[in-house]
Amino acid sequence: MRVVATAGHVDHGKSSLVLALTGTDPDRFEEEKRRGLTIDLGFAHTTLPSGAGISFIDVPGHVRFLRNMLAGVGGVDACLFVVAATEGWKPQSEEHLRILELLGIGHGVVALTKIDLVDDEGRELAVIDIDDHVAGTFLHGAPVVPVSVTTGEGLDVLRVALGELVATTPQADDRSRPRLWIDRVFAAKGSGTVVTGTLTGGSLTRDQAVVVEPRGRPARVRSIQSFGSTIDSIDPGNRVALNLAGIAHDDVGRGDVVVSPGRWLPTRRFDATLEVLTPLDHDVSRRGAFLAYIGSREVPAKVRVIGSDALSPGTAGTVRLHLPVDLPLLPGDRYVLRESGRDETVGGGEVLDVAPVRPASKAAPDRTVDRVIRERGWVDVHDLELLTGARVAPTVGHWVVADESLAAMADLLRTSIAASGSVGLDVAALDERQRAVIDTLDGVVIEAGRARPAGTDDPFADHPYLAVARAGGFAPPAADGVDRSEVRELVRRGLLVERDGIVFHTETVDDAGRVAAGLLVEHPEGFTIAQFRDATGASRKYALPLVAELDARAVTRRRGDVRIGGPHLPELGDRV
Ligand SMILES: Nc1nc2c(ncn2[C@@H]2O[C@H](COP(=O)(O)OP(=O)(O)OP(=O)(O)O)[C@@H](O)[C@H]2O)c(=O)[nH]1
Ligand SMILES: [Mg+2]
Repeated sequence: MRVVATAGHVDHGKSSLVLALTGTDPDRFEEEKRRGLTIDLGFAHTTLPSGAGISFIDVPGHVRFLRNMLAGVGGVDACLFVVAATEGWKPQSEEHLRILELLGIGHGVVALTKIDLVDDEGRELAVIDIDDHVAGTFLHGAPVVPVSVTTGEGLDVLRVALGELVATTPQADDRSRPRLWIDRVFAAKGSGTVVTGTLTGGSLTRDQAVVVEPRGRPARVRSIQSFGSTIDSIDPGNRVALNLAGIAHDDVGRGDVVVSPGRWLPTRRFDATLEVLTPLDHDVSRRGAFLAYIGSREVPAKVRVIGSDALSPGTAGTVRLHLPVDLPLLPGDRYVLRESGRDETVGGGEVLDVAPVRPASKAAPDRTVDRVIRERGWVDVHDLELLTGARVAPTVGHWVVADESLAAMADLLRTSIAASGSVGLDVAALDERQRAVIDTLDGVVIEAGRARPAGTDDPFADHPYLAVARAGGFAPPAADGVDRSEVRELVRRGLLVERDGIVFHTETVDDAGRVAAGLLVEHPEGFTIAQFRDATGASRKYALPLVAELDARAVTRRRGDVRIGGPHLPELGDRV
């Protein structure tokens, strides 16, 4: 059900109109009814003649309750803008319109109220007045519907106009990243905490695990209610009440946010555009005590203008905002900035970067995903989605990599491969990113875990020492003249066997296994080292490591002073 917020100056008839349209008085509190004034947000819904549902958030018009108004319009896409024909355009008509503009609200209908109290000429003048004030804003060209709740005149026309508004306001995006800015909290009867808000970004399901920011408190969705009925799941763009298990009701408040775990990067430092309102009579600089309004939250903010010291009224620039808490934000989120000392709306804008990497003096924020990739060089695809909302195909492995960073890594690897000579570069010693890039390099072959330039012969397959070791049989000459790293590589490939400091050809060890098998035919109760030594004709120096190797391979097994057959003892028929 589409959510529409009211807006307009105090006493212009917003709540009366919501009551007339829905039958529900949005002024919930006794004090509101007594004073005839909206203080906090009110909620009501109905079905329009078009058949579409519509849900209203009724906001207060009085300037003292502007913060409540801001909490109400933080999550909506469309508005019902109210101007009384008796008074015409007033200061909060102007301020509310500016705020809606800054929040990027793009759709609306204007109701000209209290027409029973003016004559036809007064009505026409009021319409002209409205047209003047909304020129150049999102309400330019929007229907202006004269109504009276006293006589009922115009209400049907307004219902039709609202039907068109609902039909033409785009569906809320579903990015599988639900976010609910809380606007009310109750203690549920029985148990639990009920929070309400306008759901955006994705669906929520019963029993789903959630996190309540800014403090990252885990909770579970025990039940979901929308307009009085209990449902299993709810889509974005709807008003919703969640019964949360695992969190106390006095531990949650307006401006807290329910999100899905692991899908957001809460931040207290972000870059944004700032559009400074034209009527402001001073520049915006880091001096001043600011309050930022984001979603339903009011939060103190320190402002640093990027690229200059100050922004003058009627100009736009970029700023870095520092908050005292971490909020789950995304590029494209809108905010309003007010100066708390002067109690005035300064401007607002759009979040550009939720985790800026450059210092403010060097930052050049924009909303492109490319900039985020360029500034970071390497970004995990999942992190990139959290940072930007964009799903981008990985460049290598699970990373999206800036062209320059990829080229630099490739150059570095090529240099290392060239420098490693015929031994090649040990791929296992590289980090995960380097391994991902090495796989993509042209002109490089990776064999047996080593990377070498393509076209060079494998110097190991025909290594000269292999022939020497093989010819030496059970008493091979020491590999003293051979580079240690080459010996290690030959051992790693299984071409040589090294045991207790003696290096044998691998086929020699196989021969030794057959010798052992032969000995066991003669000595079924086991053979001694001396018998093995005599059978191989090699000295003890070689016989000991050979038998140790056979034990290690389970060709033989030690029992007391003798060796008996192990599970891997070769059949004698294998003898060559
Ligand atoms: N005659 C007449 N009076 C109206 C009409 N609409 C509203 N009123 C009266 O105007 C007064 C203010 O109306 P509300 O609906 O409370 O105004 P509001 O815009 O909600 O005021 P805030 O929420 O405080 O900003 C009430 O006394 C209403 O009865 C109308 O169409 N005709
Ligand atoms: Mg009201």
